[in-house]
Amino acid sequence: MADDQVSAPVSGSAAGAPAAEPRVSDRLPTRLVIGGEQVEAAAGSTLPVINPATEEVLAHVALAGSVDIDRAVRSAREAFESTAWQGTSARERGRMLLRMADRVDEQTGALARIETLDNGKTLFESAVDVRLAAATLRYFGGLADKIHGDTIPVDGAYLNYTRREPIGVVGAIVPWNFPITQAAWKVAPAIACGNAIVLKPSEHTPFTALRLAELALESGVPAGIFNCVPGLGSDAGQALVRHPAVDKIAFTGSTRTGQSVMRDAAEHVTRLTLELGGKSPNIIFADADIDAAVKGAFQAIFYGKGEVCAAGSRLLVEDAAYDEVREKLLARMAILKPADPLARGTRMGALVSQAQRERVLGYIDRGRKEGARLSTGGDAASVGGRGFFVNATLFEDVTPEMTIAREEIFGPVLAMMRFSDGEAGAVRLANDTIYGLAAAVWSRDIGKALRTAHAIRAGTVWVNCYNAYDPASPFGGVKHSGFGRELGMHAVSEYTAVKSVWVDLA
Ligand code: TXE
Repeated sequence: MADDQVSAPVSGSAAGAPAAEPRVSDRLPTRLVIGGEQVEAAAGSTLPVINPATEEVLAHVALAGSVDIDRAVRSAREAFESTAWQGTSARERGRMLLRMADRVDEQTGALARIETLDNGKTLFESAVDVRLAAATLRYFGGLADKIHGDTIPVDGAYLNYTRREPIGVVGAIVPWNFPITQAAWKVAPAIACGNAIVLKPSEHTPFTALRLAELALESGVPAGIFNCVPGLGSDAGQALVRHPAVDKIAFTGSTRTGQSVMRDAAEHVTRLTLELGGKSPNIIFADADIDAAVKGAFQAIFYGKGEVCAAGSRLLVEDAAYDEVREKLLARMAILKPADPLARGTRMGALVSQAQRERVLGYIDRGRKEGARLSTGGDAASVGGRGFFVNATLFEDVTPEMTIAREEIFGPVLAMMRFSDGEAGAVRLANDTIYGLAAAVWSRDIGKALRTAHAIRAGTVWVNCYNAYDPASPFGGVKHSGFGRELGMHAVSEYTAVKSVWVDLA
Protein backbone atom coordinates (compact mmCIF):
# COMPACT_ATOMS: atom_id res chain seq x y z
CA MET A 1 0.00 0.00 0.00
CA ALA A 2 1.36 3.41 -0.90
CA ASP A 3 2.17 5.59 2.04
CA ASP A 4 -0.57 8.05 1.22
CA GLN A 5 -3.16 5.49 0.15
CA VAL A 6 -6.44 6.35 1.85
CA SER A 7 -7.18 3.14 3.63
CA ALA A 8 -8.35 1.66 6.86
CA PRO A 9 -5.85 -0.41 8.76
CA VAL A 10 -7.96 -3.47 9.34
CA SER A 11 -6.55 -6.23 11.46
CA GLY A 12 -6.84 -9.95 10.88
CA SER A 13 -7.78 -11.58 7.63
CA ALA A 14 -9.75 -8.57 6.42
CA ALA A 15 -6.54 -6.71 5.61
CA GLY A 16 -4.78 -7.28 2.34
CA ALA A 17 -3.87 -6.34 -1.15
CA PRO A 18 -6.13 -4.57 -3.64
CA ALA A 19 -8.99 -6.46 -5.27
CA ALA A 20 -8.55 -8.91 -8.08
CA GLU A 21 -9.13 -7.62 -11.61
CA PRO A 22 -12.74 -6.56 -12.10
CA ARG A 23 -14.78 -8.96 -14.16
CA VAL A 24 -16.04 -7.92 -17.56
CA SER A 25 -19.68 -8.65 -16.82
CA ASP A 26 -21.49 -8.14 -13.55
CA ARG A 27 -24.50 -10.19 -12.66
CA LEU A 28 -26.56 -7.95 -10.45
CA PRO A 29 -29.18 -9.79 -8.38
CA THR A 30 -32.46 -7.90 -8.62
CA ARG A 31 -35.08 -10.11 -6.99
CA LEU A 32 -36.09 -10.51 -3.37
CA VAL A 33 -34.92 -13.67 -1.63
CA ILE A 34 -37.81 -15.11 0.39
CA GLY A 35 -38.12 -18.70 1.57
CA GLY A 36 -35.19 -19.75 -0.59
CA GLU A 37 -36.81 -18.41 -3.76
CA GLN A 38 -35.90 -15.40 -5.85
CA VAL A 39 -39.14 -13.53 -6.32
CA GLU A 40 -40.49 -10.24 -7.65
CA ALA A 41 -42.24 -7.89 -5.25
CA ALA A 42 -45.93 -8.75 -4.78
CA ALA A 43 -46.98 -5.38 -6.19
CA GLY A 44 -44.46 -5.70 -9.03
CA SER A 45 -42.67 -2.53 -7.86
CA THR A 46 -39.08 -1.91 -8.79
CA LEU A 47 -36.57 0.82 -8.04
CA PRO A 48 -33.77 2.03 -10.30
CA VAL A 49 -30.40 1.73 -8.58
CA ILE A 50 -27.91 4.35 -9.69
CA ASN A 51 -24.14 4.12 -10.08
CA PRO A 52 -23.16 7.30 -8.21
CA ALA A 53 -19.90 7.66 -10.15
CA THR A 54 -21.59 7.75 -13.56
CA GLU A 55 -25.23 8.58 -12.71
CA GLU A 56 -26.28 5.60 -14.87
CA VAL A 57 -28.97 3.14 -13.86
CA LEU A 58 -27.27 -0.12 -12.90
CA ALA A 59 -30.45 -2.20 -12.67
CA HIS A 60 -34.02 -2.08 -11.46
CA VAL A 61 -34.31 -3.95 -8.19
CA ALA A 62 -37.52 -5.47 -6.82
CA LEU A 63 -38.91 -3.14 -4.16
CA ALA A 64 -40.43 -4.91 -1.17
CA GLY A 65 -43.60 -3.50 0.36
CA SER A 66 -45.44 -4.50 3.51
CA VAL A 67 -46.94 -7.59 1.82
CA ASP A 68 -43.45 -8.85 0.93
CA ILE A 69 -42.18 -8.10 4.42
CA ASP A 70 -45.04 -10.10 5.88
CA ARG A 71 -44.20 -12.98 3.54
CA ALA A 72 -40.52 -12.85 4.47
CA VAL A 73 -41.25 -12.74 8.21
CA ARG A 74 -43.71 -15.67 7.96
CA SER A 75 -41.18 -17.61 5.97
CA ALA A 76 -38.50 -16.89 8.56
CA ARG A 77 -40.85 -17.86 11.39
CA GLU A 78 -41.76 -21.13 9.74
CA ALA A 79 -38.12 -21.96 9.00
CA PHE A 80 -37.12 -21.06 12.56
CA GLU A 81 -39.81 -23.23 14.13
CA SER A 82 -39.27 -26.18 11.80
CA THR A 83 -38.07 -29.36 13.42
CA ALA A 84 -35.27 -29.42 10.86
CA TRP A 85 -33.83 -26.09 12.07
CA GLN A 86 -34.50 -26.79 15.72
CA GLY A 87 -32.63 -30.06 15.23
CA THR A 88 -29.69 -28.46 13.42
CA SER A 89 -26.70 -28.55 15.72
CA ALA A 90 -24.67 -25.47 16.56
CA ARG A 91 -21.69 -27.12 14.90
CA GLU A 92 -23.63 -27.54 11.65
CA ARG A 93 -24.73 -23.88 11.77
CA GLY A 94 -21.10 -23.00 12.21
CA ARG A 95 -20.15 -25.06 9.17
CA MET A 96 -22.77 -23.20 7.10
CA LEU A 97 -21.17 -19.88 8.04
CA LEU A 98 -17.68 -21.20 7.31
CA ARG A 99 -18.82 -22.29 3.87
CA MET A 100 -20.35 -18.85 3.31
CA ALA A 101 -17.06 -17.26 4.36
CA ASP A 102 -15.18 -19.38 1.81
CA ARG A 103 -17.60 -18.43 -0.96
CA VAL A 104 -17.36 -14.74 -0.12
CA ASP A 105 -13.57 -15.01 -0.12
CA GLU A 106 -13.57 -16.81 -3.47
CA GLN A 107 -15.65 -14.02 -4.97
CA THR A 108 -13.90 -11.05 -3.40
CA GLY A 109 -13.11 -9.43 -6.73
CA ALA A 110 -16.63 -9.73 -8.14
CA LEU A 111 -18.33 -8.68 -4.90
CA ALA A 112 -15.99 -5.71 -4.51
CA ARG A 113 -16.74 -4.59 -8.01
CA ILE A 114 -20.51 -4.78 -7.39
CA GLU A 115 -20.08 -2.79 -4.17
CA THR A 116 -18.08 -0.12 -5.96
CA LEU A 117 -20.62 0.18 -8.78
CA ASP A 118 -23.40 0.49 -6.21
CA ASN A 119 -21.85 2.64 -3.50
CA GLY A 120 -19.18 4.67 -5.31
CA LYS A 121 -16.33 3.76 -2.94
CA THR A 122 -12.99 2.71 -4.41
CA LEU A 123 -12.34 -0.87 -5.43
CA PHE A 124 -9.66 -1.04 -2.76
CA GLU A 125 -12.14 0.02 -0.08
CA SER A 126 -14.77 -2.42 -1.35
CA ALA A 127 -12.27 -5.28 -1.20
CA VAL A 128 -11.48 -4.40 2.42
CA ASP A 129 -15.23 -4.50 3.15
CA VAL A 130 -15.68 -7.88 1.48
CA ARG A 131 -12.73 -9.34 3.37
CA LEU A 132 -14.11 -8.04 6.65
CA ALA A 133 -17.49 -9.59 5.78
CA ALA A 134 -15.81 -12.96 5.14
CA ALA A 135 -13.76 -12.65 8.34
CA THR A 136 -16.97 -11.93 10.27
CA LEU A 137 -18.73 -15.00 8.83
CA ARG A 138 -15.67 -17.09 9.69
CA TYR A 139 -15.42 -15.73 13.24
CA PHE A 140 -19.06 -16.52 14.01
CA GLY A 141 -18.79 -19.84 12.17
CA GLY A 142 -16.09 -20.75 14.68
CA LEU A 143 -18.06 -19.34 17.60
CA ALA A 144 -21.36 -21.14 16.92
CA ASP A 145 -20.54 -24.30 18.91
CA LYS A 146 -18.91 -22.39 21.77
CA ILE A 147 -22.06 -20.61 22.94
CA HIS A 148 -23.31 -21.99 26.24
CA GLY A 149 -24.94 -21.08 29.53
CA ASP A 150 -23.62 -21.27 33.08
CA THR A 151 -24.20 -23.35 36.17
CA ILE A 152 -24.96 -20.98 39.05
CA PRO A 153 -24.30 -21.76 42.74
CA VAL A 154 -27.66 -20.74 44.28
CA ASP A 155 -28.83 -21.17 47.88
CA GLY A 156 -30.86 -24.25 48.73
CA ALA A 157 -31.10 -27.73 47.26
CA TYR A 158 -31.34 -26.69 43.67
CA LEU A 159 -29.46 -27.08 40.47
CA ASN A 160 -29.69 -23.79 38.61
CA TYR A 161 -28.33 -23.37 35.11
CA THR A 162 -28.82 -21.00 32.20
CA ARG A 163 -29.33 -21.68 28.52
CA ARG A 164 -28.59 -19.26 25.72
CA GLU A 165 -31.49 -19.76 23.37
CA PRO A 166 -32.05 -18.14 19.98
CA ILE A 167 -34.41 -15.16 20.07
CA GLY A 168 -36.38 -16.22 16.99
CA VAL A 169 -36.85 -13.98 13.95
CA VAL A 170 -34.36 -11.12 13.64
CA GLY A 171 -35.20 -8.12 11.46
CA ALA A 172 -31.95 -6.51 10.33
CA ILE A 173 -31.91 -3.05 8.76
CA VAL A 174 -28.65 -1.81 7.29
CA PRO A 175 -27.53 1.42 5.60
CA TRP A 176 -25.72 2.10 2.35
CA ASN A 177 -22.21 2.93 3.53
CA PHE A 178 -20.94 -0.61 4.26
CA PRO A 179 -23.57 -2.81 2.60
CA ILE A 180 -21.92 -6.25 2.63
CA THR A 181 -20.00 -5.71 5.86
CA GLN A 182 -23.00 -4.48 7.81
CA ALA A 183 -25.09 -7.36 6.45
CA ALA A 184 -22.45 -9.86 7.60
CA TRP A 185 -22.18 -8.20 11.03
CA LYS A 186 -25.86 -9.05 11.59
CA VAL A 187 -26.42 -12.23 9.58
CA ALA A 188 -23.39 -14.08 11.00
CA PRO A 189 -24.20 -13.78 14.74
CA ALA A 190 -27.92 -14.28 14.05
CA ILE A 191 -27.32 -17.63 12.36
CA ALA A 192 -24.53 -18.67 14.74
CA CYS A 193 -26.99 -18.23 17.62
CA GLY A 194 -29.72 -20.20 15.83
CA ASN A 195 -32.06 -17.42 14.69
CA ALA A 196 -33.77 -16.80 11.36
CA ILE A 197 -33.25 -13.43 9.71
CA VAL A 198 -35.02 -10.95 7.45
CA LEU A 199 -32.45 -8.48 6.12
CA LYS A 200 -33.55 -5.17 4.66
CA PRO A 201 -30.64 -3.53 2.88
CA SER A 202 -30.68 0.11 1.95
CA GLU A 203 -32.67 0.90 -1.17
CA HIS A 204 -29.53 2.62 -2.51
CA THR A 205 -27.22 -0.40 -2.23
CA PRO A 206 -29.09 -3.72 -2.38
CA PHE A 207 -26.87 -5.90 -4.57
CA THR A 208 -24.22 -7.43 -2.32
CA ALA A 209 -26.79 -8.20 0.40
CA LEU A 210 -28.93 -10.05 -2.16
CA ARG A 211 -25.83 -11.89 -3.37
CA LEU A 212 -25.02 -12.82 0.24
CA ALA A 213 -28.47 -14.36 0.62
CA GLU A 214 -27.87 -16.41 -2.55
CA LEU A 215 -24.47 -17.53 -1.26
CA ALA A 216 -26.12 -18.60 2.00
CA LEU A 217 -28.46 -20.90 0.10
CA GLU A 218 -25.51 -22.30 -1.88
CA SER A 219 -23.74 -22.87 1.45
CA GLY A 220 -26.53 -25.03 2.86
CA VAL A 221 -28.38 -22.42 4.95
CA PRO A 222 -31.96 -23.74 4.79
CA ALA A 223 -34.59 -21.85 2.80
CA GLY A 224 -36.31 -19.21 4.92
CA ILE A 225 -33.50 -18.84 7.47
CA PHE A 226 -31.96 -15.89 5.62
CA ASN A 227 -34.37 -13.70 3.64
CA CYS A 228 -33.34 -10.48 1.91
CA VAL A 229 -35.86 -7.78 1.02
CA PRO A 230 -34.64 -4.44 -0.33
CA GLY A 231 -37.23 -1.71 0.09
CA LEU A 232 -37.78 1.84 1.22
CA GLY A 233 -37.25 2.59 4.88
CA SER A 234 -40.58 4.33 5.32
CA ASP A 235 -42.39 1.33 3.84
CA ALA A 236 -40.52 -1.99 4.06
CA GLY A 237 -38.27 -0.88 6.94
CA GLN A 238 -41.15 0.34 9.06
CA ALA A 239 -43.26 -2.76 8.26
CA LEU A 240 -40.41 -4.97 9.44
CA VAL A 241 -39.98 -3.08 12.72
CA ARG A 242 -43.74 -3.12 13.39
CA HIS A 243 -44.28 -6.76 12.50
CA PRO A 244 -45.60 -8.68 15.52
CA ALA A 245 -43.73 -11.88 14.57
CA VAL A 246 -40.33 -10.19 14.60
CA ASP A 247 -38.54 -10.86 17.90
CA LYS A 248 -35.58 -8.51 17.54
CA ILE A 249 -34.55 -5.58 15.38
CA ALA A 250 -30.88 -4.93 14.69
CA PHE A 251 -30.64 -1.47 13.15
CA THR A 252 -27.75 0.56 11.77
CA GLY A 253 -28.44 4.00 10.36
CA SER A 254 -29.00 7.62 11.29
CA THR A 255 -29.90 8.70 14.81
CA ARG A 256 -33.15 10.29 13.63
CA THR A 257 -34.31 7.06 11.95
CA GLY A 258 -33.09 5.06 14.94
CA GLN A 259 -35.34 7.13 17.21
CA SER A 260 -38.30 6.37 14.98
CA VAL A 261 -37.38 2.65 14.92
CA MET A 262 -37.24 2.70 18.72
CA ARG A 263 -40.74 4.17 18.93
CA ASP A 264 -42.11 1.61 16.45
CA ALA A 265 -40.40 -1.30 18.23
CA ALA A 266 -42.15 -0.31 21.46
CA GLU A 267 -45.52 -1.44 20.14
CA HIS A 268 -44.67 -5.14 20.37
CA VAL A 269 -41.87 -4.68 22.91
CA THR A 270 -39.45 -5.89 20.26
CA ARG A 271 -35.85 -6.28 21.36
CA LEU A 272 -33.60 -3.72 19.77
CA THR A 273 -29.99 -2.84 19.11
CA LEU A 274 -29.16 0.50 17.51
CA GLU A 275 -25.88 1.50 15.89
CA LEU A 276 -26.39 5.14 14.98
CA GLY A 277 -24.48 8.22 13.93
CA GLY A 278 -21.31 9.77 15.23
CA LYS A 279 -19.21 12.92 15.35
CA SER A 280 -16.03 11.27 16.44
CA PRO A 281 -13.21 13.36 17.95
CA ASN A 282 -9.65 12.68 16.88
CA ILE A 283 -7.23 14.21 19.40
CA ILE A 284 -3.62 15.01 18.50
CA PHE A 285 -1.42 16.00 21.45
CA ALA A 286 1.72 17.99 20.71
CA ASP A 287 3.92 15.08 21.86
CA ALA A 288 2.48 12.72 19.24
CA ASP A 289 4.38 11.30 16.28
CA ILE A 290 2.97 14.04 14.08
CA ASP A 291 3.54 12.31 10.74
CA ALA A 292 1.70 9.21 11.93
CA ALA A 293 -1.05 11.31 13.51
CA VAL A 294 -1.61 13.34 10.35
CA LYS A 295 -1.74 10.23 8.21
CA GLY A 296 -4.22 8.77 10.69
CA ALA A 297 -6.33 11.94 10.75
CA PHE A 298 -6.39 12.00 6.95
CA GLN A 299 -7.56 8.39 6.75
CA ALA A 300 -9.99 8.88 9.63
CA ILE A 301 -12.08 11.36 7.65
CA PHE A 302 -11.40 10.65 3.98
CA TYR A 303 -11.52 6.85 3.98
CA GLY A 304 -14.80 5.81 2.38
CA LYS A 305 -15.39 9.47 1.36
CA GLY A 306 -16.23 10.23 4.98
CA GLU A 307 -19.43 8.17 4.70
CA VAL A 308 -18.33 6.20 7.73
CA CYS A 309 -20.24 6.18 11.02
CA ALA A 310 -16.96 6.26 12.98
CA ALA A 311 -15.31 8.90 10.76
CA GLY A 312 -12.93 11.19 12.64
CA SER A 313 -14.85 14.30 11.63
CA ARG A 314 -13.62 16.54 14.47
CA LEU A 315 -9.86 16.98 14.56
CA LEU A 316 -8.76 18.43 17.92
CA VAL A 317 -5.13 19.56 17.86
CA GLU A 318 -3.03 20.85 20.75
CA ASP A 319 -1.87 24.41 20.13
CA ALA A 320 1.85 23.68 19.97
CA ALA A 321 1.37 21.17 17.12
CA TYR A 322 -1.41 22.97 15.27
CA ASP A 323 0.63 24.62 12.50
CA GLU A 324 2.64 21.51 11.72
CA VAL A 325 -0.49 19.32 11.62
CA ARG A 326 -2.30 21.81 9.42
CA GLU A 327 0.56 22.11 6.95
CA LYS A 328 1.10 18.35 6.65
CA LEU A 329 -2.62 17.67 6.36
CA LEU A 330 -3.05 20.23 3.59
CA ALA A 331 -0.09 18.68 1.74
CA ARG A 332 -1.79 15.28 1.81
CA MET A 333 -5.14 16.76 0.81
CA ALA A 334 -3.57 18.57 -2.16
CA ILE A 335 -2.98 15.24 -3.89
CA LEU A 336 -6.31 13.66 -2.93
CA LYS A 337 -8.60 14.05 -5.93
CA PRO A 338 -11.87 12.19 -6.41
CA ALA A 339 -11.66 9.87 -9.42
CA ASP A 340 -13.24 6.84 -11.08
CA PRO A 341 -13.67 4.41 -8.17
CA LEU A 342 -13.11 1.42 -10.45
CA ALA A 343 -9.71 2.69 -11.62
CA ARG A 344 -6.66 1.37 -9.86
CA GLY A 345 -4.91 4.05 -7.86
CA THR A 346 -8.10 6.03 -7.14
CA ARG A 347 -8.07 7.18 -3.54
CA MET A 348 -11.51 8.73 -3.18
CA GLY A 349 -14.70 7.75 -4.96
CA ALA A 350 -18.19 9.24 -5.35
CA LEU A 351 -20.71 9.93 -2.60
CA VAL A 352 -23.54 7.42 -2.59
CA SER A 353 -26.26 9.57 -4.14
CA GLN A 354 -27.18 12.99 -5.39
CA ALA A 355 -29.21 13.60 -2.23
CA GLN A 356 -26.18 12.79 -0.08
CA ARG A 357 -23.98 15.13 -2.11
CA GLU A 358 -26.55 17.92 -1.71
CA ARG A 359 -26.69 17.27 2.03
CA VAL A 360 -22.92 17.46 2.32
CA LEU A 361 -22.72 20.62 0.21
CA GLY A 362 -25.47 22.10 2.40
CA TYR A 363 -23.34 21.52 5.50
CA ILE A 364 -20.33 23.10 3.78
CA ASP A 365 -22.44 26.14 3.00
CA ARG A 366 -23.55 26.33 6.61
CA GLY A 367 -19.97 26.07 7.82
CA ARG A 368 -19.03 29.09 5.71
CA LYS A 369 -22.06 31.11 6.81
CA GLU A 370 -21.47 30.37 10.49
CA GLY A 371 -17.92 31.76 10.21
CA ALA A 372 -15.66 28.75 9.84
CA ARG A 373 -12.65 29.28 7.55
CA LEU A 374 -12.65 27.06 4.47
CA SER A 375 -8.99 26.11 3.94
CA THR A 376 -9.42 23.80 0.97
CA GLY A 377 -12.12 21.97 -0.98
CA GLY A 378 -15.71 22.89 -0.31
CA ASP A 379 -17.11 22.14 -3.75
CA ALA A 380 -18.60 19.39 -5.86
CA ALA A 381 -16.47 17.58 -8.42
CA SER A 382 -17.16 15.33 -11.37
CA VAL A 383 -15.29 12.74 -13.40
CA GLY A 384 -15.93 12.96 -17.12
CA GLY A 385 -18.64 15.51 -16.37
CA ARG A 386 -20.64 13.10 -14.21
CA GLY A 387 -20.87 11.61 -10.75
CA PHE A 388 -21.72 12.72 -7.21
CA PHE A 389 -18.21 13.65 -6.10
CA VAL A 390 -17.17 16.19 -3.46
CA ASN A 391 -13.63 17.47 -3.00
CA ALA A 392 -11.88 16.80 0.29
CA THR A 393 -12.73 19.75 2.52
CA LEU A 394 -11.01 21.29 5.54
CA PHE A 395 -12.60 23.88 7.83
CA GLU A 396 -10.52 25.75 10.42
CA ASP A 397 -11.51 28.24 13.12
CA VAL A 398 -14.37 25.91 13.93
CA THR A 399 -16.06 26.52 17.27
CA PRO A 400 -17.96 23.86 19.22
CA GLU A 401 -21.37 25.44 18.70
CA MET A 402 -21.15 25.50 14.89
CA THR A 403 -23.37 23.07 13.01
CA ILE A 404 -20.36 21.46 11.29
CA ALA A 405 -18.91 20.66 14.73
CA ARG A 406 -22.15 19.21 16.05
CA GLU A 407 -23.96 17.31 13.29
CA GLU A 408 -22.94 14.22 11.38
CA ILE A 409 -22.11 15.37 7.85
CA PHE A 410 -21.28 11.95 6.40
CA GLY A 411 -18.94 13.24 3.72
CA PRO A 412 -15.29 14.26 3.21
CA VAL A 413 -15.51 17.32 5.44
CA LEU A 414 -13.14 17.82 8.38
CA ALA A 415 -13.71 20.34 11.18
CA MET A 416 -10.37 21.27 12.80
CA MET A 417 -10.20 22.86 16.25
CA ARG A 418 -7.37 23.69 18.63
CA PHE A 419 -7.01 23.26 22.38
CA SER A 420 -4.41 24.61 24.78
CA ASP A 421 -5.22 23.27 28.23
CA GLY A 422 -3.86 19.72 27.94
CA GLU A 423 -5.85 16.59 28.67
CA ALA A 424 -8.68 18.45 30.39
CA GLY A 425 -9.22 20.71 27.39
CA ALA A 426 -9.06 17.84 24.93
CA VAL A 427 -11.55 15.73 26.88
CA ARG A 428 -13.93 18.67 27.35
CA LEU A 429 -14.03 19.33 23.59
CA ALA A 430 -14.18 15.64 22.72
CA ASN A 431 -17.17 14.99 24.98
CA ASP A 432 -19.04 18.11 23.86
CA THR A 433 -21.32 16.13 21.55
CA ILE A 434 -24.55 14.18 21.69
CA TYR A 435 -22.73 11.28 20.02
CA GLY A 436 -20.43 8.62 21.44
CA LEU A 437 -19.50 6.13 18.76
CA ALA A 438 -15.72 6.38 18.41
CA ALA A 439 -12.68 8.54 19.13
CA ALA A 440 -8.91 8.50 18.78
CA VAL A 441 -5.96 9.84 20.76
CA TRP A 442 -2.45 10.45 19.44
CA SER A 443 0.39 10.85 21.96
CA ARG A 444 3.79 9.34 22.76
CA ASP A 445 2.93 9.57 26.47
CA ILE A 446 1.04 6.32 26.96
CA GLY A 447 -0.25 7.33 30.40
CA LYS A 448 -1.76 10.51 29.00
CA ALA A 449 -3.14 8.67 25.98
CA LEU A 450 -4.86 6.04 28.12
CA ARG A 451 -6.19 8.53 30.70
CA THR A 452 -7.72 10.44 27.81
CA ALA A 453 -9.06 7.27 26.17
CA HIS A 454 -10.78 6.34 29.44
CA ALA A 455 -12.27 9.82 29.92
CA ILE A 456 -13.90 9.99 26.49
CA ARG A 457 -17.48 8.78 26.36
CA ALA A 458 -17.44 6.54 23.29
CA GLY A 459 -17.89 2.88 22.39
CA THR A 460 -14.48 2.61 20.69
CA VAL A 461 -11.27 4.58 21.27
CA TRP A 462 -8.23 4.10 19.07
CA VAL A 463 -4.81 5.02 20.50
CA ASN A 464 -2.18 6.00 17.93
CA CYS A 465 -4.26 4.42 15.18
CA TYR A 466 -7.68 4.83 13.56
CA ASN A 467 -10.31 2.61 11.94
CA ALA A 468 -8.95 -0.70 13.19
CA TYR A 469 -11.67 -3.35 13.13
CA ASP A 470 -11.75 -7.04 13.85
CA PRO A 471 -14.70 -9.44 14.11
CA ALA A 472 -13.51 -10.38 17.61
CA SER A 473 -13.68 -6.82 18.95
CA PRO A 474 -17.03 -5.27 19.94
CA PHE A 475 -18.35 -2.22 18.12
CA GLY A 476 -21.20 0.12 19.10
CA GLY A 477 -22.00 3.42 20.72
CA VAL A 478 -23.13 5.30 23.78
CA LYS A 479 -25.36 8.40 24.05
CA HIS A 480 -27.12 9.21 20.75
CA SER A 481 -24.87 6.77 18.91
CA GLY A 482 -27.07 3.96 20.15
CA PHE A 483 -26.78 0.88 22.32
CA GLY A 484 -25.88 -2.76 22.01
CA ARG A 485 -22.64 -4.17 20.65
CA GLU A 486 -21.93 -5.86 17.37
CA LEU A 487 -19.16 -8.42 16.84
CA GLY A 488 -17.12 -10.42 19.30
CA MET A 489 -18.49 -12.43 22.20
CA HIS A 490 -20.72 -9.46 23.02
CA ALA A 491 -22.86 -10.15 19.95
CA VAL A 492 -23.90 -13.48 21.50
CA SER A 493 -25.77 -11.60 24.24
CA GLU A 494 -27.55 -9.55 21.58
CA TYR A 495 -28.73 -12.55 19.56
CA THR A 496 -29.73 -14.94 22.34
CA ALA A 497 -32.25 -14.96 25.18
CA VAL A 498 -31.09 -16.28 28.54
CA LYS A 499 -33.28 -18.88 30.20
CA SER A 500 -32.72 -19.81 33.84
CA VAL A 501 -33.68 -23.42 34.67
CA TRP A 502 -34.23 -24.56 38.30
CA VAL A 503 -34.18 -28.20 39.33
CA ASP A 504 -35.26 -29.30 42.81
CA LEU A 505 -32.60 -31.63 44.17
CA ALA A 506 -34.26 -32.25 47.54
O1 TXE B 1 -30.25 6.92 6.61
P1 TXE B 1 -31.40 6.14 7.36
P2 TXE B 1 -30.30 7.70 5.20
C1 TXE B 1 -26.78 9.28 8.38
C2 TXE B 1 -25.92 10.14 7.52
C3 TXE B 1 -26.75 10.31 6.30
C4 TXE B 1 -28.14 10.33 6.87
C5 TXE B 1 -29.25 9.95 5.94
O2 TXE B 1 -25.72 11.36 8.15
O3 TXE B 1 -26.46 11.49 5.66
O4 TXE B 1 -28.09 9.42 7.91
O5 TXE B 1 -29.05 8.67 5.39
C6 TXE B 1 -33.92 2.32 6.74
N1 TXE B 1 -38.13 2.33 9.74
N2 TXE B 1 -26.41 7.89 8.32
O6 TXE B 1 -31.53 8.49 5.06
O7 TXE B 1 -32.70 6.76 7.06
C7 TXE B 1 -33.36 2.71 5.39
O8 TXE B 1 -34.13 2.20 4.33
C8 TXE B 1 -37.24 1.35 9.48
C9 TXE B 1 -25.46 7.47 9.29
O9 TXE B 1 -30.02 6.75 4.13
O10 TXE B 1 -31.00 6.01 8.77
C10 TXE B 1 -31.97 2.11 5.46
O11 TXE B 1 -32.03 0.71 5.19
N3 TXE B 1 -36.20 1.50 8.66
C11 TXE B 1 -25.46 6.01 9.48
C12 TXE B 1 -31.59 2.34 6.93
O12 TXE B 1 -32.83 2.50 7.62
C13 TXE B 1 -35.99 2.68 8.09
C14 TXE B 1 -25.55 5.21 8.23
C15 TXE B 1 -30.73 3.58 7.18
O13 TXE B 1 -31.38 4.70 6.65
C16 TXE B 1 -36.88 3.76 8.31
C17 TXE B 1 -26.56 5.74 7.33
C18 TXE B 1 -37.99 3.55 9.18
N4 TXE B 1 -38.87 4.51 9.47
C19 TXE B 1 -26.91 7.06 7.38
N5 TXE B 1 -36.44 4.82 7.60
C20 TXE B 1 -24.29 5.56 10.33
N6 TXE B 1 -23.84 6.41 11.23
O14 TXE B 1 -23.80 4.45 10.20
C21 TXE B 1 -35.31 4.43 6.96
N7 TXE B 1 -35.05 3.14 7.23
